[in-house]
Amino acid sequence: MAKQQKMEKPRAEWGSDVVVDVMKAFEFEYIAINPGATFRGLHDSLVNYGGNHAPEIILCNHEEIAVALAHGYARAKGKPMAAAVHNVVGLQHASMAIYNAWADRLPVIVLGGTGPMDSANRRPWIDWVHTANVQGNLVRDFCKWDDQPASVEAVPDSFIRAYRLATTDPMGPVYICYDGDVQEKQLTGDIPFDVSRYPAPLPLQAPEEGFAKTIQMILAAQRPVILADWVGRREAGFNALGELAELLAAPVLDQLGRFNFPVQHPLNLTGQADKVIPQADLILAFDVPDLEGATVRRVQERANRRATPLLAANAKVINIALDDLLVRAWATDFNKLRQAELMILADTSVFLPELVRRLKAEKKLGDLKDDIAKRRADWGKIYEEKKATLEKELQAKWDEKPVSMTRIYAEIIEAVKGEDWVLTNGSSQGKENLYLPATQFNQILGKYKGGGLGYGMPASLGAALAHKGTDKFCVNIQPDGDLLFTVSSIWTAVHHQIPLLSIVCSNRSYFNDEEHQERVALQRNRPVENKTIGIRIEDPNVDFGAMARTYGCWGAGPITEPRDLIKTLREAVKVVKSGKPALVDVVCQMR
Ligand SMILES: Cc1ncc(C[n+]2csc(CCOP(=O)(O)OP(=O)(O)O)c2C)c(N)n1
Ligand SMILES: [Mg+2]
Repeated sequence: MAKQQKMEKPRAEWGSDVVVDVMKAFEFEYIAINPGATFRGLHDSLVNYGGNHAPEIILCNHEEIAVALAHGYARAKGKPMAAAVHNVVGLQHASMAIYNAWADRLPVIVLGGTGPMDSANRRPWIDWVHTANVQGNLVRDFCKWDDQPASVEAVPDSFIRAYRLATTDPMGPVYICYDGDVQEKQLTGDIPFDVSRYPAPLPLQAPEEGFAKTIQMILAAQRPVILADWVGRREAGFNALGELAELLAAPVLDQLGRFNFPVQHPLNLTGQADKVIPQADLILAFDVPDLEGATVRRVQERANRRATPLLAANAKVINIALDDLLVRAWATDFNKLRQAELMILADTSVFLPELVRRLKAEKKLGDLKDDIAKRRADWGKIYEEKKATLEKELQAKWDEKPVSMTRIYAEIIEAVKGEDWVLTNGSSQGKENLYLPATQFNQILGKYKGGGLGYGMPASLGAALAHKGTDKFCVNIQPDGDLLFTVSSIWTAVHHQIPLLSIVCSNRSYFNDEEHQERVALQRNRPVENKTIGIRIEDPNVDFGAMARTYGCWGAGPITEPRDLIKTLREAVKVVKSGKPALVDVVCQMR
């Protein structure tokens, strides 16, 4: 290693070598690709100029996988990796995953190539059908930025700007397209650049007034309630949120965009909005884009899609977030317009620690000691009820067949006991966020906000890649329908030896849609039993264990007997501990 560092850096000779130079300067570890002629110059530079190291190529069998993998990596690592996709065709495959990264406000650096923009240099047919005017248009509405540098000299600035935009909160994907002619141009001199001259901007802090008003409203409140969605993207925010909840005895309703608050903390009342929100006289909403969803009872029955508000009319709201800084007119992923008494544009990772510091020094908070003790006790009762309900559900379903989801959670906990585990992805039901006793920053990587299927396995692999070589043990709770979209990612897991335990929840259905078809049938007085048509993934049943094995992956199942689960999970844990992926297929209940 030391020897390598002393070796003289090779001299960039071709346009695409400069792209690799910039990537090395930003210390990219990986680039996920599916190959294509439009970036053959870049491909050669990665391998023969960059030595296929930092970044190392991760070969994927679909561009959606490449981008979702980079998405998962960014979540786990807090910094981006790259994905390279072949001109308009690869970009179209990638677009779903780019949208998921966008909706999740995570940085992915998507690189692409295009047939020569100079039509005089085009090969017949293929260069014409694979060239667009301008390729970035395809994804512009859900990328923070896109660019197509027209010369090699323009490459460093373009990349550095893309990197900075992607990684500045609110973060998001970017797309840079490299003309084949630019990549394959022979250099006549050096292209100098210095990334240290472009530091990341310092985070946005609230003005003095923001703290004064927030503290005033907190001191006046009897029942403050905390909502948190993306706070857990940074450790400082995660830690300060915990301190704030403790200090105020304010319950936390985790919206699960990231992992925001220890699952088994007595102030964690996630899932109890019906009981908690009506009591709130102050809502502290931290990085919550969907405030409506967090404060209403969802109604999906009959034709009625309107939700019932739970929040008292006189309750006050303080909204602290950055999301208004990144809004596009195309997708309405900005959610319903929020009402609030106080809106603060600030980064919670600096706002919350400072708020806690000020509150600790606030004498008036001491005067509220008795009130705070009382509300801690009151919320504690709701927590105990929640705990008892979860326990009851677990016990009641323990021996049920097909295996219950709650038993799957419990057996996973048992199998990974003693490991420093990370949950990379969850079931569509989402109850793992109630059952898995996560305590640490980024221990559960959070829900995917884009809602586009095909995400779970590749994103989990990205997260596992980010943690490869550390003591973290990555677990993917993987719905079956979602996996079928991007199943060839298992090959990538094996080829690149990515240690990940996947538990496939085979309910053999796109079940979420059965629920929808049932509602519609009831409303229309039509036969409910038809709800499975066009939705069940049966006849034939998919054998995911066998499917894993065809890709060379350790695979087991389908497990149908609840009591068989733990033994198989333990075997799978051993495989993952040896540095490889393992997959356990469990035939499970619908919900
Ligand atoms: C790309 C895409 N296509 C279709 C859907 C619609 N959809 C939402 S949930 C769902 C079913 C998911 O099935 P599975 O992953 O097996 O989870 P389950 O509901 O069975 O637990 C479907 C098809 C979607 N969200 N994204
Ligand atoms: Mg399913």
